[in-house]
Amino acid sequence: MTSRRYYLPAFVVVVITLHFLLWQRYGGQDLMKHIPELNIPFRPNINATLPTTTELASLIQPEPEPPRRANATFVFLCKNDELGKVLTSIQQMEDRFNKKYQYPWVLLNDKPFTKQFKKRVRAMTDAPIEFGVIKREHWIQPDWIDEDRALKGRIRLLSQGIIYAASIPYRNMCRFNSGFFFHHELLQPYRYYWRVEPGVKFFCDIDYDPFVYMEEHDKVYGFTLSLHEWEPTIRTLWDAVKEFTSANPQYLSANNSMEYLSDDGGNTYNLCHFWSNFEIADMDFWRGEAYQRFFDFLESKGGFYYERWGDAPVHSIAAALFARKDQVHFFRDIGYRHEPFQHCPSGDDWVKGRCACDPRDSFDYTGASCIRNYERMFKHAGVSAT
Ligand SMILES: Nc1nc2c(ncn2[C@@H]2O[C@H](COP(=O)(O)OP(=O)(O)OP(=O)(O)O)[C@@H](O)[C@H]2O)c(=O)[nH]1
Ligand SMILES: [Mg+2]
Repeated sequence: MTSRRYYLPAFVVVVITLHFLLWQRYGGQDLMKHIPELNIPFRPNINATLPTTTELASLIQPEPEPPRRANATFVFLCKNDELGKVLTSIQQMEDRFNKKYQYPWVLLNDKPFTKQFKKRVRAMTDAPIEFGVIKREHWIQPDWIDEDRALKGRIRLLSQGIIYAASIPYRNMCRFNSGFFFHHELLQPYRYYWRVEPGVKFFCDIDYDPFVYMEEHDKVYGFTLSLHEWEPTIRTLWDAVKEFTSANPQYLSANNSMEYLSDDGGNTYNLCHFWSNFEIADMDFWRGEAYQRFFDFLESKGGFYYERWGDAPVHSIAAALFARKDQVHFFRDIGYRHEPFQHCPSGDDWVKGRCACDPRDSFDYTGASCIRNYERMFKHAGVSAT
């Protein structure tokens, strides 16, 4: 018993001495590396045969190829006073997708972002972030708009109880998102974008790159929610669309999605559109001749101010008519909410995505949704929706 009592202190002394000697000699470098030099009889089996060069080569793993990336960015139009909701949207996108992919963020505003706003947003991610101010002429109501007529239009919508009926900034925003955001200097380097808004929710892990998916599958427009527009806000939009397409039939895609937009072969608009607060799309499509001429034509009608044309129907109609129907993609695996509607994936997508939403609570097949219109186009064509 007595001699055992000394084992522990003796062992500690030996360890400390050994450590001290190594420290003296190697000055605090990684001591474990030098233990073999002490010649402690602690040797590998010398009878084992040495591996051949080929065997050694097979052990060296080739560096994994870095994942392919698309030329893409997030686009976030917002205001300084929306900071709290901007942060929660970015946080969810980073946690569920971008912390692995590091796509850049471009935040745009009609007024300069405050220092505090930029500091708080920068704290959310290591991905590159840029903050831009929108050119005045891309934002304000143009001088040639007849303000008396615009005022009458606002009063009319107000009397019909339409949301944002009297708001000019809201109209500026819809016009900017329809025709100008993709011309902003900060977005010139990029082709694909993912639009994000304040206070939205991303429910599921996104374990692949939707931008690369768009590129590899030749998609131009991706959505998660599809619904009906308020008719009074776009009273004359379809007439303008028909006027443009009959004068410019060359822009209509041979395999377009007219069936999604119209239940009578294009005579009337059924109000279906993709909800543009979520968009993953190709800015080169908006920058292309067909869309540019389409937007200029709509702009000349003044409907962004005389009525309240939204960027959602404008983008949706263009994507549905000027692109092939298989170029418009339903991201059914991305769980998303913008009040008051949400798309929650189901089945394997829900499990794989570790989605935080209830799959029974999804807007897709409710009465106000247009997903059935989208899907029926592919059923008629004998293929499943893309
Ligand atoms: N900088 C700036 N951004 C705006 C302005 N109005 C709207 N936005 C942004 O434009 C986007 C759409 O505006 P929202 O107010 O979300 O419009 P909405 O999605 O139709 O309606 P709600 O979300 O229900 O309010 C959001 O990203 C807003 O932050 C504005 O006057 N200035
Ligand atoms: Mg919104």
